[in-house]
Amino acid sequence: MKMTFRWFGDGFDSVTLDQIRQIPVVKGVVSTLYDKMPGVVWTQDEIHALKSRIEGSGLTLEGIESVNIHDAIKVGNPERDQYIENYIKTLENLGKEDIHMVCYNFMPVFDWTRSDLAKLREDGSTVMSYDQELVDKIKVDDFMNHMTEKSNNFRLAGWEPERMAHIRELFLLYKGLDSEGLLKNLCYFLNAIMPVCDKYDINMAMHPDDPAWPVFNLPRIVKDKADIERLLSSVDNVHNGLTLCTGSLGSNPKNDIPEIIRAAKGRIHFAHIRNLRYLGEGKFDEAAHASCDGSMDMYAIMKALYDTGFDGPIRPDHGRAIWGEVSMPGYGLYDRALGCNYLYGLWEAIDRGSIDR
Ligand code: DNO
Repeated sequence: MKMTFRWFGDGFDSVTLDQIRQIPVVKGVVSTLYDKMPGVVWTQDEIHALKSRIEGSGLTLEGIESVNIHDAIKVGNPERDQYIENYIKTLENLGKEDIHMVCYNFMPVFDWTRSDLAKLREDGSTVMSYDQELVDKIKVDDFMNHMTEKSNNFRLAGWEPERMAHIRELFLLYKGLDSEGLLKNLCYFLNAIMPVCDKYDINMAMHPDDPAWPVFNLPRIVKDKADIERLLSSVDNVHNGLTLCTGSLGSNPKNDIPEIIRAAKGRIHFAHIRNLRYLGEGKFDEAAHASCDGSMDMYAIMKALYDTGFDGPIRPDHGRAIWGEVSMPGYGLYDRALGCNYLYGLWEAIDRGSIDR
């Protein structure tokens, strides 16, 4: 595995590349052209500039998180072919710049969802949290305001204000689309892009639904092991793979993450590792990375990744806001840097244990 850190780019991230470079175990980042709207072609020059900026700081660019998918592709309307063409051009330009991993998601309307971006914990830190009962009380039109309320004025990933300004129209667009239809549209997209992925050896890494159940009655198709097996077998090409996100899949405690890792062996191209505290059905707080701070067995997760030969980029996911840091919710420097070192320590111990045995 390659330990990486997510970086949103100059002007968007409170964390600098120079700071990331000083986290001992991190040699690379995953990044994006954060202000690109879904559907727009990324030029090779723009990608080259991002890569040079990162390499100039002594780090490597290990992949893109994310190249977002235009809603026309998700709903499968007549404009989708044009947007797929644009996506293919972007992949081609990424391939020419020697980039081989692209994270994306296929969630309708919203990317990840939370009911609170800064819930106070007993240790004085804040975390993002989810409570289905609270979400059920929020009207769709108010959801963007609710989500951004505690965003510290950062632009939230996947919550482009330009898109969200048309939230009603977006909901209308998805009217009548069920999970079978959404999966069909995903397969249509994947089949269209596989040739360019094959040509440039680009691993597509689908991010699971977060949380792992339908929100606002919108269909969800990457929630559990069965969905993931279906996704991987529907387009049976190694370049059609997964981002193993423990926090998203783990939002449903019935998901056995080590088992999912074993089922997706060879097709996990990227890993987001974080921990959660379950508070009841449809209710959780995010937590620090260590097993003892949450409900998840981080050792078992890292061991399953190790045992299945995972060698892609891995990154600590959302951390707590600690030590007075003000950042994009979940994406501060301090707690994620602690997380990196903890996860790296687990990996080193597993690795040494397997050699010494
Ligand atoms: C949230 C992230 C997501 C993720 C996308 C991938 O913090 O995990 O925004 O990057 O779903 O496309």
